Amino acid sequence: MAAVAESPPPEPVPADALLLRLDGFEGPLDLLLELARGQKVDLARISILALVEQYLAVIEGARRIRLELAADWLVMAAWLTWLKSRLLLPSGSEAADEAESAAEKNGVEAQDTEDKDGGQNIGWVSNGDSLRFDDVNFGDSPATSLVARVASAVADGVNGRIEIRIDSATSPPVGNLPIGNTGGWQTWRSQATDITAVTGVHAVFLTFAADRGDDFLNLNYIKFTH
Ligand SMILES: [Ca+2]
Repeated sequence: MAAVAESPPPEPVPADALLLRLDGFEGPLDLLLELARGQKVDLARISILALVEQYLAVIEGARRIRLELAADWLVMAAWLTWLKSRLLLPSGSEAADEAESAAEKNGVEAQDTEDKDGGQNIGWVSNGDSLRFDDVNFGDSPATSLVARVASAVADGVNGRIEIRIDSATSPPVGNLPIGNTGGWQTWRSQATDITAVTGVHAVFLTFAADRGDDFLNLNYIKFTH
């Protein structure tokens, strides 16, 4: 009698191999944690809600089998959630860098500001001036925009702009912020521009450029955002 061909039995799934199906990852949680530790998986893409839902379903089942297993899962899921929360938290780069506190100021002067939070701004900014900020911490997740607190009563046709450079005053700018007339030298506005993604700790150079030599900007502070 001919043997009936049998499909091979499915791989036995060990009790501990609890599989996750998340957008961006499919596999056991301990593998996800290994990859996360080695930064080989994009945690920003993992849905913590989906993780928690699957975790709870597993816990419900595992509770009946082995309490110890459920405890392991709780620890692993908590650790992963903590990792992700670190990714999502704004890093030190959210803090403002006060223009007047720049490590180096070329061609500008500080003055008391009339902006709402007080302190000082730098003024008399014109073509060729610059600021250097040391040790600006952009954090682990990429900073993708610059917000500048600006005031200006610049004349038409000056076309002033802030060029944002990383590590060197002569590197190609990661972004440019054009500065128009805000209605007065103490009429403050927050203006933003996209920048090429930056992570880690760097010196930041703001170089000021314009089509004419007129003063075109008062600057209170800058902030990099994610
Ligand atoms: Ca300031």
